Amino acid sequence: MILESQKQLRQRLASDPHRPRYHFLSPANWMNDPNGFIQWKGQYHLFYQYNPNSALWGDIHWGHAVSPDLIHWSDLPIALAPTPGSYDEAGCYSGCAVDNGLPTIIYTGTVGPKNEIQTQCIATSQDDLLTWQKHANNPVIGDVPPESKQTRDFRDPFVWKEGDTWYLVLASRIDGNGGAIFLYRSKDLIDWEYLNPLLIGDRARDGICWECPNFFKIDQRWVLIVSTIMGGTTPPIVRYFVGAYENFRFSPTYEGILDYGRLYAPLTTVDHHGRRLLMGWLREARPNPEIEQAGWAGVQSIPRNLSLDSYGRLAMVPVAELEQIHGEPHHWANLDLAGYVSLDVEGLALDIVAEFEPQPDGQCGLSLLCSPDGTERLDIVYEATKQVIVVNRITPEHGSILAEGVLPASHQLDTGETLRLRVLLDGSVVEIIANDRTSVTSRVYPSHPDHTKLRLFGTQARLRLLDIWEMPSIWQSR
Ligand code: DQQ
Repeated sequence: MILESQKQLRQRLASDPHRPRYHFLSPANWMNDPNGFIQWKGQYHLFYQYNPNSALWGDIHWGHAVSPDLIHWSDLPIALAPTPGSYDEAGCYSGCAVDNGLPTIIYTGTVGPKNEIQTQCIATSQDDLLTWQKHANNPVIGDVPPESKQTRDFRDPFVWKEGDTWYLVLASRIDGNGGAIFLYRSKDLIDWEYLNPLLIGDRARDGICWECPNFFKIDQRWVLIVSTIMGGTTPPIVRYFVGAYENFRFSPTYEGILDYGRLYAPLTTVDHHGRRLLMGWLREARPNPEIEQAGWAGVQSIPRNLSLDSYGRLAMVPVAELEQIHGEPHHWANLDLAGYVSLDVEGLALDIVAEFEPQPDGQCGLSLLCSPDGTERLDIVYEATKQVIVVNRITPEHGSILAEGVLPASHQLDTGETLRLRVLLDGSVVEIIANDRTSVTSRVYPSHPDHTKLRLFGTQARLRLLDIWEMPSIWQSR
């Protein structure tokens, strides 16, 4: 019954050209952070922050979907709903899922008109993740550690197991200091012992408060991912730290930005192949009245497979499963670029791989979503002198401006390294990953559905190769 109505909701919105076709998004209404990402009995389960009754944030439930391959998803009934009069009556905030014999969700329950009381809660499922029972001992973590000097920001548990002990990190802040991550341990996921701060950020550099931590080991190094609220008008941004973890303290030796644009609150899991997979919420970039009119908000990134490169930087590639749905291919090679080259391929749902040899003082890149006369478009520009990738939105009204909420992305090429851009275009979503390490995600809403053309540009640059695949809808046969 519920699933039938979700199908109808999807069908109602399917003709919206801004709505992605091969990225996961909720049937309708509001979605934000990915939650509880886990592979269980071979199937990938994704939960997500969901408002079932509005296209704007509020009344937060956990939506649920399942996939055999990380690409095709089926809707399942809502997994968690706020219980009136309880510790989560104002919303079930973000969290994770682990295998403790029974599948177990660890999430943040909130109370109060501004969700200002935040405690940690658990729920288990007896029927392979379909329905969930909240634990009688909830909340299992109540009080914010006193060294936090505040009581309202304390959320988004991320849990892992070492030996027979569970560990949990929580996102918070220390008043006056900025973001902080607090570390706990437990034998049973119910009784938790607070250990110490895992890491405390620098307020000016790393933001006023942290959210949605992920802490995990790759090879012999530990990686901490945090979503950072910067305060003022600076957009929130996802950072990562790589370093050593000893005596319950984390000492980063490398720090980077996980995405320079609209990707936020990512969550990782390890699957049965041993891959560390990441999904992130791709935030909308349009005003609330337009969101309400559209009737939906929020998209999840295509899952990315994470690793560390030889410099200790986080490397990420969209999962190989995406290639299984590649449609019609198009290929170009060896073009000298001195100006614009229009391509005879167009579309709103494309997977693009472009490899350039930039000249040291030149620019090169790709324009997407071009209007027939080229006056409206999105330019992905590599500026070789500054070693940055800039995403510019061009419209007749405003000329060229940085895409909404997307910062210039520092991208240094090693000597002799070519510029390799992977671009996943899908309606209003543009995921860009350069050389498997610099991620710049943007959202763009062309004014007309015929803005589907593509072109290359460059000043004294060479295109080594360009591969474009047309992409299908993952919902068509459902
Ligand atoms: N979204 C959730 C919080 C989290 C924030 C609320 C990050 O749990 O801190 O919807 O986007």
